[in-house]
Amino acid sequence: MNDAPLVDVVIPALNERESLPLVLGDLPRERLREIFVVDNGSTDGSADVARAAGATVVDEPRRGYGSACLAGLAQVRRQPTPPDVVVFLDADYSDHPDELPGLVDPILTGEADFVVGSRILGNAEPGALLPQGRFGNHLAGFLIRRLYGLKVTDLGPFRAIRWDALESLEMADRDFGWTAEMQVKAARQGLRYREVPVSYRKRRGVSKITGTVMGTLRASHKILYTVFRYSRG
Ligand SMILES: Nc1nc2c(ncn2[C@@H]2O[C@H](COP(=O)(O)OP(=O)(O)O)[C@@H](O)[C@H]2O)c(=O)[nH]1
Ligand SMILES: [Mg+2]
Repeated sequence: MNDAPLVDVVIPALNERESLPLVLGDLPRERLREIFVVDNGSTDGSADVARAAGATVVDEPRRGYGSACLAGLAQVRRQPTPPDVVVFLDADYSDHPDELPGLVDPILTGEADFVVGSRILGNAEPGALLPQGRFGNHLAGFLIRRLYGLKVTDLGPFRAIRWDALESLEMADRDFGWTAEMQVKAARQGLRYREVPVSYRKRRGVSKITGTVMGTLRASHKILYTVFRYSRG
């Protein structure tokens, strides 16, 4: 890999004006080329806040976590030079953006293709991972270990992946299956997978997924569907 590796960041965001400046403020900018905040139809001025904090805003009106990530990747692809590594993290300031080097470095040194920040191996502040989220991740991790043999402890949103490895996965999920899809496809492709401990704090603003009954049901269903779907054939 080159002397100055190219690292781009994709942050899906839906109404996170309060937390976006904190996330963008804590990212180690000197290590990054571009930060794409994908505004997924926010009505709270998230896009302006992200722009003011130095991010490149991508507009994706089609709702869904995966939709937003796919739109971010399309933008990454449009750059004249592809990145070496892409990092994903959430916009709610639950992840600790300053922990980014711990995810990226194993890829830059050639030890891994795909690194997921595990909140189970790391420090989750009490109340940051809701019981339903914890249970869902536990079950998904168990199934992925059994069905794919990949040692997964968490479907955490904070993750880094080599660009060409990511492209080879042909990611497709438009909502809550996105994180699981990346892990099970990585297992099938034989990518070198690693987890590193990350910290996790209580989010700012309002939870849209595990903090709501519908969000939890929809996410659990889609994650399980995704885990079983790619285990066949
Ligand atoms: N693009 C997009 N992002 C979403 C959607 N729902 C949630 N998010 C973002 O996904 C991340 C995780 O959602 P969050 O509400 O924190 O779920 P929780 O961590 O389970 O409480 C946050 O950055 C949200 O802004 C959605 O429909 N589209
Ligand atoms: Mg969250």
